[in-house]
Amino acid sequence: MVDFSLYAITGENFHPGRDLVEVMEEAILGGADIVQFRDKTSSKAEMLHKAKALRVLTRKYGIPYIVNDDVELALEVDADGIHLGQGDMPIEEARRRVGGKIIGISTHALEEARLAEQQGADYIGAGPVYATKTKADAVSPVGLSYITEVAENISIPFVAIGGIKLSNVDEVIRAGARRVCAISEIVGSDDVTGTCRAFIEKLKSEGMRE
Ligand code: TZP
Ligand code: MG
Repeated sequence: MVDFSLYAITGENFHPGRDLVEVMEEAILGGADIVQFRDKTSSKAEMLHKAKALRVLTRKYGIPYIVNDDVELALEVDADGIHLGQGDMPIEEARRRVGGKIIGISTHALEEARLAEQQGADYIGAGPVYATKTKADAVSPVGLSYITEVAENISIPFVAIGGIKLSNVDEVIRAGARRVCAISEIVGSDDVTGTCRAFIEKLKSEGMRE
């Protein structure tokens, strides 16, 4: 079973002029223990180049590496898994394509979470907890109540996502999350490693409540 605490996702617009691999390495050094390549703007060739570079990085640190949306790219770079949206390839079809690799899927309501679990997802994303500008087509925030609902009803690992910052993560953890994900707060930070360390500290100190 895949498990992790701090899920770091790439965000192409948050670190202008900085090398993607360096930024993600800083996140890993701070305690991020799963990495997702998510890129909505690069060309296919750039995507492949970046996805391969992150594969090398995540292998160096022995942590799971997930590619967003694109099953073919995930297979091509031998990622450990794929992350699907509700509008992407159905889980059963993805499972046929990726075999035993990790399949994650974003969920916004308990019915989606239950279906994901039934269909064999390895983990789910739960969110957006708060409003976020990072995802252009994000649905309305689902709030902390969804986190509690998922914590109480779903057995596979779930990760809270969407607008999560150091300033609000305590209440996300108290609502029932023991894994969190942040894009802008991590990769947009002037101190990526320190930000991740601070997330990990909070997860450790609050995390025993579950
Ligand atoms: N899925 C739901 S919200 C979101 C994604 C990819 C964006 C999260 O980004 P941020 O910057 O942590 O709000
Ligand atoms: Mg998607």
